[in-house]
Amino acid sequence: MSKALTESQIKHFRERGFLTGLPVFDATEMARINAELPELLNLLNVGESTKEIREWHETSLYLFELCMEPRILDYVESLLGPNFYLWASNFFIKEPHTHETVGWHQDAYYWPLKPIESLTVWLAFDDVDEANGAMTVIPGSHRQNIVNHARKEGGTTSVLHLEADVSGFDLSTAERIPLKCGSISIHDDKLLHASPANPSDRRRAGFTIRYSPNHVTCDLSINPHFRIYPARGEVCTRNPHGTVPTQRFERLHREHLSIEESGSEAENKFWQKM
Ligand SMILES: O=C(O)CCC(=O)C(=O)O
Repeated sequence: MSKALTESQIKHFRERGFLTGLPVFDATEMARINAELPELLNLLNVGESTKEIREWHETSLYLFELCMEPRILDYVESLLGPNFYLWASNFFIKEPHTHETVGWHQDAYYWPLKPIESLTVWLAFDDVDEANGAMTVIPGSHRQNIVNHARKEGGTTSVLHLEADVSGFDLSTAERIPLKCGSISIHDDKLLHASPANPSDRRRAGFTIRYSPNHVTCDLSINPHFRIYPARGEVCTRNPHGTVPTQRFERLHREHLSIEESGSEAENKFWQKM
């Protein structure tokens, strides 16, 4: 198994549910990666937000290469073991002086995946800190069960439609996770996390990449579009495979479905709510 993470980093992840400040790309590499980003953003239609860039690693080599970056996969392998796959990616970009937030949630609540053992890599495209809306996490919250998530009715600034019930948690223990451009954080799919608005003069852009060990299976009745890409080790045969993109920049012309987007019937069935 990869030794990219030390034993104490792995222990920290198991106990607290996240790791941060892991270096990947240097300044020259990030300058090149950031220089190419506008070509991807140009593929958005007028009025579409950067939130629409979901699973475009299936059609854009630019993103596929980031998702399959060996230095990132080495870190992931230390946590997920030798056999895992890539299945999702998206951007969380907060332009300067914008009001959008991300409400408290556990990623796993949105994903029709079992067992709950996936993780997210958050790659910083900018220096990200307290001033421009860095993520906040509740350390250790991943060791609790999935909490209830309720639909927010109007008046929310969150880009997500559901918000977790955090009443059982001590929010004074929440921690900001600042990141230098080109470095990553990694979080467990049950870790409660959120992020505030970006009132600063600086952009705050992050690219999230989701990986699962080979024994994790998607409920295709909820997300029939789920496609995996073997990242390390044995080839997973439990889920449908995607094809590697051939174009450097191309948008994905199909739907993507989380549990929430599949509707409340699917949500109630998956989480066995009455
Ligand atoms: O970038 C953010 O503020 C939120 C990211 C997030 O929710 C995630 O990576 O699951």
